[in-house]
Order: sequence, then structure tokens, then C-alpha cells
Amino acid sequence: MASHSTQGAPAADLYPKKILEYMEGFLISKTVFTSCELGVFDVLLKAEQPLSAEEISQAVGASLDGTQRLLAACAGLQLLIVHHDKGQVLYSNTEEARVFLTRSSPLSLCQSIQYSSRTIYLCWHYLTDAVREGKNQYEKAFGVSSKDLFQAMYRSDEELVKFMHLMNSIWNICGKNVITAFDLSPFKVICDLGGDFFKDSLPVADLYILARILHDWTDERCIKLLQRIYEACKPGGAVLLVEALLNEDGSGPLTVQLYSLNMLVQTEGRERTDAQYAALLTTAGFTNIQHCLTGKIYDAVMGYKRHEI
Ligand code: ASE
Repeated sequence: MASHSTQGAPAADLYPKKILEYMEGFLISKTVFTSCELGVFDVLLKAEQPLSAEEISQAVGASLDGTQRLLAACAGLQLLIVHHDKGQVLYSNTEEARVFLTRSSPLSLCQSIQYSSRTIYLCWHYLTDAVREGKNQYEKAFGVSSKDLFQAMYRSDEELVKFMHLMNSIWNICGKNVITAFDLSPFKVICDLGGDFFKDSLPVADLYILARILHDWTDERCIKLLQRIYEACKPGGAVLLVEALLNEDGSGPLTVQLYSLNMLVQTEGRERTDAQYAALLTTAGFTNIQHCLTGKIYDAVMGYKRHEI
């Protein structure tokens, strides 16, 4: 054997780059959360010209030292551009920061980021407990009973509004792909399901859209809901599921694997494969099930109710 390196004797240059990145990934999340919460990107948008750390710290009402470090990190993350002007350091937004991280932008992710910062991040503090117990962590994170999921998720008007903004801001980015995945022109009456759909009577429609609904619930509850929809649906009608689909063998995408962990800490559900959604739809009576991957986070699954013979 020429090589001296064996198990238990790592090479001197062995450097766990990936693991270090994972270990400290939350530092990046928190840097983005804080910059948005302070309104750094909004201040730079309004100024319409590069600003110094001093000007930004005053505008956002934060310490100069803290702001300087935050701005440097944002520049490192390629969210801010650094300008050197006559010995002065000035900052401006990158195109991506202007479009997605300013509050007034139509494609703003600020509300999503706020929900991540104030709700999801706090739930993930208890991920170990969630994995051990196999259930969500609202009681520990917020002191609210998680018996009724949406009573917990909508525990205050503020929390409800934050969640609605989250749902909407992702829709701005993925909505078009999902809604053009299938030809929906044959459907005259379309019902986008929200509200208390386990209790309330459902309107008669040709197409029911369930966008990021089934991933909140157990298989049993999903089947119950799909059966209610099947009952209400006109013959020849259909149901369109909008969900982030796992690969058939569960091997990815990583985002969806992580979302499934998020469903564990936050809901009663999970992310599923297209075959798992197809099985739920089949059990409820739907046929001719098809799925379409969009290449973005959210995909589409369709199932039909047969025409009466
Ligand atoms: C739900 C969707 C979400 C319920 C709770 C949720 C999302 C976050 N929390 O139906 C959106 C997807 N993002 C993640 C991280 O799961």
C-alpha cells in the first residue's frame, strides 16, 4: 500500500465544507430576516442612490456598528452592491434584492420572510421533539393547543394575515406555472377551496382547486375531504391539487424533503409523491389521474370524476 491514509487517520487537508455550511446555514437565514425586518432594502429603494452605512443606520434606527456588520454580510450574500466613492463605502440593492426583498414590490417575499422568521423558525427550534413525538410543536413554541390545527395556525388575526401573505407571495412566483400545467378551459365553474372545508357544504362546481391543502392533513382526513369534493363535483368535473411533489423514491427534491419536515413541526400532514396523491384520489373515486411537474416549487395533479353513463 502506497497510501498511508486509512480509516481513523484523516488527511491533514480534510475540510468538511458542506457540513460547516449546514451547521451555520441559519446564520444566513437570520441575516436575511433581520435585514428585511429593519427595512434595509426599503431604505435603499427609496433613496434611489447608494447610501453609506451611517445614512442607512439612521434611516432604520439601528446602531452604526451593528448596521455596518449587517451590510457587509448582505454584500457577502450578494444582496447588496458595494460602491467605493472618494474613499467612502456606499451600498445599493442588487436587482434581486430590489424585486424580492422590498416591501412595496409586487413580487415581494418580505411577508414570507417575516412568517419564516416569526413562526417557522420558532417551530423548528423544537424539531428534535417533533421527530421524537411525531407531531407538531405549537404547544411548546407558542403555548397554544394544537388539537384544532387551524385554530393554532390562526391563533390571532395578525398570525392569520401573516400566513395569508405567505401563501400569496409564493403564489405570485409559482401560480402561473401551476395554473397553466393543464388545460382548464373546459371547466366553467371553478371553486378554489379554502375555509372550513371539512364542515361547510361545498358549492357545486366543474373544477375544485386544492392548493397546498392536502399536505396539511393525514391520509384519512385527505380522503374524507376528497370524498366530500367527489360528492359535490359535477360528472365530468375534476379536482386540481397544487402541491410540492416528492420524487417517486423520496430521493428529492431537497426543498420538498425539508418542507415535509416543516409539515411535521407545523401541521398534521406531510409532503407526498405523485403516486401517494394518486392513491388518495383513487380511494375517493377520482380517475384518469395525471401529474405535471413545473420545475418550480409547486406542481399540479389532476383527477377526474367520470361522466354519467
Ligand atoms: C401550509 C403551508 C406552509 C401550512 C404551513 C406552512 C408553508 C409554510 N408553513 O399549508 C409554505 C411552504 N414552506 C415550508 C417551509 O414548508
